[in-house]
Amino acid sequence: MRIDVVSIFPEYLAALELSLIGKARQEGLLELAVHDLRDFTTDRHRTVDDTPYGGGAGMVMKPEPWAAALDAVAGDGDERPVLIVPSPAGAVFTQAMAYELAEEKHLVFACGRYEGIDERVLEWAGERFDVRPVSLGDYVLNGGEVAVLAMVEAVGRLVPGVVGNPESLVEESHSDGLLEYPVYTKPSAWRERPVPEVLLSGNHGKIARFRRDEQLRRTADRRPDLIEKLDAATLDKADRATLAALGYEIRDGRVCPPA
Ligand code: JEE
Repeated sequence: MRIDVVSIFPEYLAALELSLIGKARQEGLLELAVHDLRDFTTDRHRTVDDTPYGGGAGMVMKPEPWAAALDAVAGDGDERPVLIVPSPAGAVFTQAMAYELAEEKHLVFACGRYEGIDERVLEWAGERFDVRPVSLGDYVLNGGEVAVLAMVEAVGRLVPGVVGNPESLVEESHSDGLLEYPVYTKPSAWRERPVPEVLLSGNHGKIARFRRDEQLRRTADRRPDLIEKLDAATLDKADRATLAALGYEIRDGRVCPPA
């Protein structure tokens, strides 16, 4: 896979050289290039922003440097790269999107700053790119760079060979719409806190049940929205008992919260 990132803060993306993604790069699984948008300006001051038409706070990124930068990274034209544009007004980035993007040959990330990029750039880019405005989540950042770090890591680790242990990806893909169970390691007692006894029992049936109950419990506590999305047909008798103890009721295939 090839990944191009365009930003006025290319040093911000230096973290991508490290760890997982950096190694995949060295091994030729991922080809990553970071470009400075200012290298595509033509004026003495390397200007990338201007005042907004219609008024309002802040500045907007000018279209011309973006067009030049995107022309430079678009490739030969017989592909249709995905252009990911981080934006607080984008669709929220999900693991499902990460799986889709991991199948692509060429991803381009356009990091905006200020109040964002002139909208006409996105319209124009649609001629040669599959343009996707995407948000990292429902909070406001100062620009697209942090979102791109997260998205490149989420996508990059799904590219075959990038994650050392493919079994962990298989387990992940079978994750059932619940939060993870808690994990523990040695020592078995630490600062008066024992590891839950069942995990030392060697009873694999009991361990699986304990973990599943912990998943249900913490999902109900932290992400009740995920509990309501569960298909009751995927729940066994013990799951139903645990949910009932948490106050949930199962009515025509749905898991309903306590009133
Ligand atoms: C890209 C510029 C800054 C701040 C104004 C904010 C008014 C743009 N999850 C995410 N949050 N934020 C971003 C993100 C932020 C960006 C850019 C991504 C480029 N900025 C910026 C404020 C505003 N609006 C929302 O309420 C209305 C616009 C992001 C991602 N991905």
